[in-house]
Amino acid sequence: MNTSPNILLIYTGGTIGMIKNFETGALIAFNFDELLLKIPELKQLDCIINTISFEEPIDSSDMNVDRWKEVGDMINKNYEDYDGFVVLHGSDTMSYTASAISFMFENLGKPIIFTGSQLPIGDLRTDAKENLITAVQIAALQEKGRPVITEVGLYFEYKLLRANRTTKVNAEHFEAFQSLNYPCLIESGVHLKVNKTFLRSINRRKKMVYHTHFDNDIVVIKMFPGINESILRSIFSLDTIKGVIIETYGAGNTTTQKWFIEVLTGLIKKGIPVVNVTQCIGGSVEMGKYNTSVALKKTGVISGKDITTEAAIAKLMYLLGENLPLKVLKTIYETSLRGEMSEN
Ligand code: ASN
Repeated sequence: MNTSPNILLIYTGGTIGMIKNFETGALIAFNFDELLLKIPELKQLDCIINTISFEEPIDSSDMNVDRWKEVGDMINKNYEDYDGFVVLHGSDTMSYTASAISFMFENLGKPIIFTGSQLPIGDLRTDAKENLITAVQIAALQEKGRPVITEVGLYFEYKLLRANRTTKVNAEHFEAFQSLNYPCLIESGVHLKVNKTFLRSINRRKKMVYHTHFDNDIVVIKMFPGINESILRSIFSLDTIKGVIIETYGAGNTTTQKWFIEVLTGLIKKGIPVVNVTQCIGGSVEMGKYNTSVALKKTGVISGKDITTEAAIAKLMYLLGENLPLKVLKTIYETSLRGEMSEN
C-alpha cells in the first residue's frame, strides 16, 4: 500500500504560469499542462500529486468573490480524498484570496498552501520552481500520520506565513510578502524549520464546516489629509452599502472634524458596521489611545486590531454573509476566528 501523501495542486493563474504575448509584449496566463512540463522535478517528490485548473487561468487582478468560491469548491469537493492542497495564484491578490479561503474553512484540519512567483516558470532566473516544490513539500509534511500544518498558509521565498496575516509589499523583489504582526511558521533552509509554537492547532473532534456566502456590498475608505466631506457623504448615501472599512492612521486615528464623526455615527445608527483598520503594515488599532480615536470608539466603530486590510475585507464580507445583527457582528469581528488577529 502506498502511504505517500496525496496532494491536490490547484492552478488559478498568475505570473508563475505566464508567457509573453508576441503582439502586445504583455504577460498572459498559459495552460496548466505547459506549466507542469516545465517542472519535471515534481515527479521526484515523495507524494502523489493530482492537478486541477481554472478553465481559463487568470491574472489575480481579476479575482473576485465568485472565483474565491470556485477555489473553495475545488478544495471542499476533494477535502476527504487529499492530505493537503497547494493553490497556485497570482501574487497581486494572493493575500486576499488566501484570507477569504481561511474564513471559508472552519475547523480546517489539513494544509492549504498558497504560492506563486514573481517571474514566470519558463524564465531562467525564476523563483517559481523553489516556491512550488517547497509549497508541495510543506503541504505533504506529516508527523505520526497527521498533517503538520492545519491552516491556510502562504509560501514565498523561503518562508511559510499565516496567509491571513500577509500583505504583498513589493512588486519586484522575490521576497514579496510580509507578515509583520505574526511570526513565520516555517523557514526553508537546508532543513525545513517548523516554528511549532506558532502553528494553529485544531480540535480533531470538530468537523470541518465549509462557508461560502460572502457579501461584497462593502467599501474601503483610506484616510488621507484633506479627505473630502461631500465626496464621502455621497459615497455613504448609497443605500446598497452594507459594511465600511476605514483605513486609519497609525493606532487607528482619524480626523476629529465634526462632519466625519457625524457621517460614521449615521452609518452605525443605520446598522452598518464600520471597521477601523490601520494603514500601517505592522502594529494595532487601539481606539482611545489618542484623542483622535476617542469619538470613534464611543460611536461604536469596530476595532480591526492588528488585522491586515486584506483579511479585514474578507472577514467583513464573510460575517455580512452570515446575516448577523450589528452587535453580534461587532463582537465576532473583534474576536480572532482563524488566527487573523491577536487575541487581545
Ligand atoms: N499580475 C500577477 C498576478 O497577480 C502578478 C504575479 O503573480 N506575480 O496574477
